[in-house]
Amino acid sequence: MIRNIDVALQLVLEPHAQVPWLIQEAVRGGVTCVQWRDKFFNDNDFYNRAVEIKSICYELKVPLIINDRVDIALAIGAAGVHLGQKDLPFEVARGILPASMSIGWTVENFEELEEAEKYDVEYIGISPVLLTSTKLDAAPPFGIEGLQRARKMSRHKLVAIGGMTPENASAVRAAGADGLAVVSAICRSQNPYETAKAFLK
Ligand code: TZP
Ligand code: MG
Repeated sequence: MIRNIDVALQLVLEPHAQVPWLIQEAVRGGVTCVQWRDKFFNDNDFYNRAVEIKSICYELKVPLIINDRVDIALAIGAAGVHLGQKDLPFEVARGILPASMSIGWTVENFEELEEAEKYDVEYIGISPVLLTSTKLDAAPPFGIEGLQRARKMSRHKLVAIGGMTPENASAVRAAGADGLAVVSAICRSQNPYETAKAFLK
């Protein structure tokens, strides 16, 4: 089974992001996949929002990844889930999900990265690469040098998250990231089309 999500530019939605406009503009600007993430919605609200986002992504032909919720990802037929150290263990999630669904996996340090070499992940989220105020409990940043080291250690696609901006995107790619995952720079942009485009320049 071939799974292959283009992770070059992942838009990670904020809970109250203005959809469909934001997704449409960001995808027009070059966003290659979308992640629905929220830590506070109840199940019903999270699910309903996931259904809405899925139909927008389907129209735009971009894969949708669901954060944390394996059950809801399955229920809506998402392209994959994004999990981390506090979620279901990797092998448990892999056992539940059909082979066609991808798993993105967050690591916050080199030990977790090494452990993840065993896993059949779609990509590894290096979290965070730079300082961010979006995730309040983020681990200490890997930094550009840490990302370079991660690149040497891992066989997986690496997605850099945390503090990504159009200005630092090329340095982050040069350090070995296959893709960038972005919350605030796109979700809070007045012009998500131009911002997404600037990330890919
Ligand atoms: N995981 C690690 S950092 C982060 C997440 C969800 C937030 C990144 O947000 P921003 O605004 O792109 O720095
Ligand atoms: Mg999680």
